Amino acid sequence: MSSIQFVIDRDPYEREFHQAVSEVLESIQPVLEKNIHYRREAILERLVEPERVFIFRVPWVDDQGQVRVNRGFRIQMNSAIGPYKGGLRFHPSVNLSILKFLAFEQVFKNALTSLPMGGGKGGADFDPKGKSDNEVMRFCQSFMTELFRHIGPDTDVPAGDIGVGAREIGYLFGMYKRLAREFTGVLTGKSLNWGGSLIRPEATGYGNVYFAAEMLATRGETLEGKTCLISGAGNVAQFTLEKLIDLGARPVTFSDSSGYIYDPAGIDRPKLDYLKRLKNVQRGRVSQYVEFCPDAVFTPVDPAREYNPLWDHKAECAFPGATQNEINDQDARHLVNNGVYLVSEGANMPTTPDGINIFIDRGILYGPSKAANAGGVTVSGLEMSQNSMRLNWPREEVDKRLKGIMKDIHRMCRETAERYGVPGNYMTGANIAGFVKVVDSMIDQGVV
Ligand code: NDP
Ligand code: 2IT
Repeated sequence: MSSIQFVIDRDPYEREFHQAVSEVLESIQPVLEKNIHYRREAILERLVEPERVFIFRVPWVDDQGQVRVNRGFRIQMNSAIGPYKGGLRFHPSVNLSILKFLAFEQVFKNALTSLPMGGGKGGADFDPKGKSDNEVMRFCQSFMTELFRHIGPDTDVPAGDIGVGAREIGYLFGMYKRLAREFTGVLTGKSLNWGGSLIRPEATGYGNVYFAAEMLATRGETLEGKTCLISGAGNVAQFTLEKLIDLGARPVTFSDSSGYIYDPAGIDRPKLDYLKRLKNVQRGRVSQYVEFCPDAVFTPVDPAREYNPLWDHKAECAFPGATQNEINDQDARHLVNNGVYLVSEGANMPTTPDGINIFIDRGILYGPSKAANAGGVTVSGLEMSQNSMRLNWPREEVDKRLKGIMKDIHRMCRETAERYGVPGNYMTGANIAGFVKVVDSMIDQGVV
């Protein structure tokens, strides 16, 4: 396999998977040229073929007594450096292509964290929005009834992603414990009372801001006073906002699938507390924010739009935190033309390939998702360590480790990019550093 065509021919409909593989393939060309033994080892063919994929029926009963059926998935992508590790996504758009792209990205991301975790991903085309707690519980229980036989604390350790937060992890854990008859750290993102780690809810957002701060430091700058555009309003967006506020930045936007809020006065702590209550307790829509901040503007999504107006505001930094391909080439052009010179990706693969090319050609600080959002899985790894030791580290200890690991990831990406003659290109740096660690581990372990 020397080109992406091999992957397209085998699985022609997996567009997102092709996109993720294609980006990595382009970045690693110089490594392939220097290491011709990778060819004999068929290392690329092995990397793009998941070790195992489970697809299963998830039947459940809604509050009206109607039986519903969803499709559940778990991709066990690569276990070269540890048990499969990666989140579960519950969203109506979930399909095999999206989960394979996420699992593929996760393999390299987890390698960058330096913790012993392989890569996996799973989920279902179930939409938790508008469902009662009881419906979500019944769904999670049915999902786990099949999933439990494939996972375990030393085999495969799922966590949250879009649509899977503390509530879902609780229901999933309860059912796992009942079926497996054991209390182990089989999931991460658990609540604090029963094995969760401090800082796990904050980790992806905080880690993303730590990564951004490292990128800025290379130009002798800090986040203080910088105007920032954020998308999403879920876990990642909320804690990106929180850390930006802590560091004196001025965040002015957030969004959900119905539209976005622009608050030119800046989002401060009381406004963020309102947003957290709105999204996490009331499970409301971002449009309701204007009831609390009448000066903010809500713009609904126009289904026919060619670009997202959220990215068309004056700012210095941008933190996409919603979903894949939310920044296209037009959005990327708007960002740089509006003065944005730092983009740090909280969401997975939020920028299209054309958008990325614009960032790289214009020489902005571009933190690719597999590096910039690795804080979430990093603290998941630390949660696994604490569970294995049967003890809990204090908040400061976990935050210090998270910060240290984000700093190391930044350094590794930067040094690797320099070594390969593309200084400042964090994307190439991340792809090469993750790739080399994983494939050398695979080769050490023979043809398996
Ligand atoms: P949440 O479910 O908590 O929040 C997701 C947010 O993004 C919501 O505001 C949601 O709006 C919006 N969103 C989701 N899908 C779409 C869509 N198709 N179009 C428009 N808006 C959308 O998820 P997270 O915050 O956990 O995840 C956000 C991103 O961060 C994802 O890409 C995820 O893979 C990535 N990520 C998450 C990590 C974690 O630890 N949670 C770790 C690393 C990356 P609405 O409510 O209207 O659907
Ligand atoms: O994309 C991701 O890194 C996550 N959703 C978190 C995975 C995890 O195992 O914590």
